[in-house]
Amino acid sequence: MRTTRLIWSVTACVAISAGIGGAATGAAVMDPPRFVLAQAEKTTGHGEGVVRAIDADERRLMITHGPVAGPLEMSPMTMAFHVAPKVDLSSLSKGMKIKFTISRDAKGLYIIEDVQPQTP
Ligand SMILES: [Cu+2]
Repeated sequence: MRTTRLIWSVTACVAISAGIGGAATGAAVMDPPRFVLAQAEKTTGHGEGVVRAIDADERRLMITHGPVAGPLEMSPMTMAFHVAPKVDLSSLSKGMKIKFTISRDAKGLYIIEDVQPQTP
């Protein structure tokens, strides 16, 4: 329990710093509206991972993932993602192997768009 809480707080820091970066970017592109449109295009990536923790209230998922293939690429790591409203979190459980699709929004925040549990 204690370990889990620690992990969440660490990732919260990551999320906060990402949020600050996103806010700064958002402010910078406020003047030229054309730039906002360009940034609104979603970049997605695909990967496989294992569910480490599920936060249904905050709709966050902590996963240990392998390399995420582009256009949105990411190195293997354990991290928390926000989860899109269309994803059914009740179908997931700790330790479950999944395939997932992530996107990065205009603010630079990563969101899980789709999750497919892998049958063992
Ligand atoms: Cu990651």
